[in-house]
Amino acid sequence: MTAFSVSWWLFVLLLLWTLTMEGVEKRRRLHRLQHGQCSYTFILPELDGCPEAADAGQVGQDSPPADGEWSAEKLKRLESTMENNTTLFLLQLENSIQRNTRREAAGLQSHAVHNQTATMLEIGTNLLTHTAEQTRKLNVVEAKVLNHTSRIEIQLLENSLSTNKLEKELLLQTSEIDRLRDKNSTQMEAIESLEKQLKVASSNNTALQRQQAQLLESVHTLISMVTSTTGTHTLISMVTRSPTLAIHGVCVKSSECVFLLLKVYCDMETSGGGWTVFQRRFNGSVDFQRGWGEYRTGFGDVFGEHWLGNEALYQLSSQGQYSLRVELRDWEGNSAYAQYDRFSLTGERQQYRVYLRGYSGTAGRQSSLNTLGTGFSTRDHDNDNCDHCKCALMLTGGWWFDACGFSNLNGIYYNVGHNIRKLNGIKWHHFRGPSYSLRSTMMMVRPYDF
Ligand SMILES: *[C@@H]1O[C@H](CO)[C@@H](O)[C@H](O)[C@H]1NC(C)=O
Ligand SMILES: *[C@@H]1O[C@H](CO)[C@@H](O)[C@H](O)[C@H]1NC(C)=O
Ligand SMILES: *[C@@H]1O[C@H](CO)[C@@H](O)[C@H](O)[C@H]1NC(C)=O
Ligand SMILES: *[C@@H]1O[C@H](CO)[C@@H](O)[C@H](O)[C@H]1NC(C)=O
Ligand SMILES: *[C@@H]1O[C@H](CO)[C@@H](O)[C@H](O)[C@H]1NC(C)=O
Ligand SMILES: *[C@@H]1O[C@H](CO)[C@@H](O)[C@H](O)[C@H]1NC(C)=O
Ligand SMILES: *[C@H]1O[C@H](CO)[C@@H](O)[C@H](O)[C@H]1NC(C)=O
Repeated sequence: MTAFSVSWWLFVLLLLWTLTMEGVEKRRRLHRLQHGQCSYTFILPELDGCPEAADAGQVGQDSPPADGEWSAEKLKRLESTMENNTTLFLLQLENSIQRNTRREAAGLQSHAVHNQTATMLEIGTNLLTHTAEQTRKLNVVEAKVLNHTSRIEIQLLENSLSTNKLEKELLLQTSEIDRLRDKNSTQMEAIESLEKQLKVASSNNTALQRQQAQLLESVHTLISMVTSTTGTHTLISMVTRSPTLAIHGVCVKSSECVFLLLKVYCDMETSGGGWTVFQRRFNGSVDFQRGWGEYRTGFGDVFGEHWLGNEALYQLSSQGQYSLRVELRDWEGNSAYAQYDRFSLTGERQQYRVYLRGYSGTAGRQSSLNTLGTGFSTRDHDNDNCDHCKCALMLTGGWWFDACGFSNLNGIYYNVGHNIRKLNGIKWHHFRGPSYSLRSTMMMVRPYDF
């Protein structure tokens, strides 16, 4: 009966211990952590050959220093102590049972058995209490470890989450940068082409500005000349750099200051250029048999045959010192010229008298024009030096006839074959004789100091 009791208590104790241990075992399993493909536990590490698990464990050990003392090592020691104690108890229990059995066999009193049973019961209760205490402690440790672990896990999770987030952001940023780079390259191209266009435009602009400045300068010159006109006859002569055209402004009379812009033909090649052409003949298309008035104002077209006009010529040449050049060409292809360093013309009231000095040229050793101030004559204005004749009527055209002199470049135009023995033709005596009519002529002036 007593043996049965002892056995029963032993069974109960063992059962209790096993249950407690099973609970621990179950909790142990709960400690296992899953990280990626590897699993590990902090209490009893199962070394599955997973380096990541060990790493993670170390991270966990380092992280919260407050729970560091509750290491797996200590936990193990605690467990082993309890096991030792339990083993010790079991050994003691076994010994006493054997002793009781022997005493029973020897005929000892049941009292002693009871006493021993009571002692056993007391020890068992103590052990139970102790075991419960240990279990409680273990539970606390476990909870702490669990808490720690889960915190580590949570941290790890958060870390990995934030890493993922960072990675995603990085990716986004990278793609964004790539996109920007692409955009940038196209933008750079656009910018470069724009720059090129800008350069071209600005160079064009500067060219335009230069032209504008020139024009402005011209206009200013004109304006200043107009405004400075006071009382006297003033001529404005402005030769632009255009190769064939010059503009001459002629301002006549003081009170009603008439401002004329005169188109003239320019010779920019002969002997350094700068010549204002006032007479030109080359194909007989223009009739030169005109009266005083027409010779005064001029006729013909500046691009063709023409006479610029005595008034314009007077206004122009009275601006300063001028030179005169006469270009001649015969029907045989010969050309010649006569140049006078000084050329001046009087006004209409002095019959547009011409004064010449400094003859040179190939059209004869001496001048075919009277240089000493011959008046201009037309069929209706006889200012020649012939007492009993009208040279303009006999020789035709308008000219500075002497009596009647060695030249007349405004005579009748005779074509080739009809140009010989013509006294009223285009004549320059010292070039082709008194009755040879020339093929083309040109008379022009330019400032003496050009
Ligand atoms: C438990 O017993 C073992 C061997 O019996 C011994 O090595 C160990 O140190 C003991 N542990 C404690 C905490 O007494
Ligand atoms: C029980 O045993 C203890 C010592 O083991 C002794 O002191 C005590 O008197 C005993 N009691 C009885 C009733 O025998
Ligand atoms: C874990 O520990 C922290 C502080 O150490 C505590 O605030 C928290 O309540 C604990 N969590 C659990 C589940 O025990
Ligand atoms: C755009 O391109 C230019 C030159 O190619 C470079 O200097 C600049 O850093 C680039 N900017 C970006 C945002 O890529
Ligand atoms: C610039 O000038 C060049 C030639 O002078 C011309 O071909 C081009 O069209 C001009 N560009 C602009 C923008 O005016
Ligand atoms: C004379 O030349 C001008 C200008 O070159 C031309 O217009 C005209 O037709 C020509 N006339 C004759 C008759 O050749
Ligand atoms: C268990 O062992 C520890 C130390 O090894 C000791 O302090 C404790 O008293 C023992 N408990 C029992 C019930 O024997």
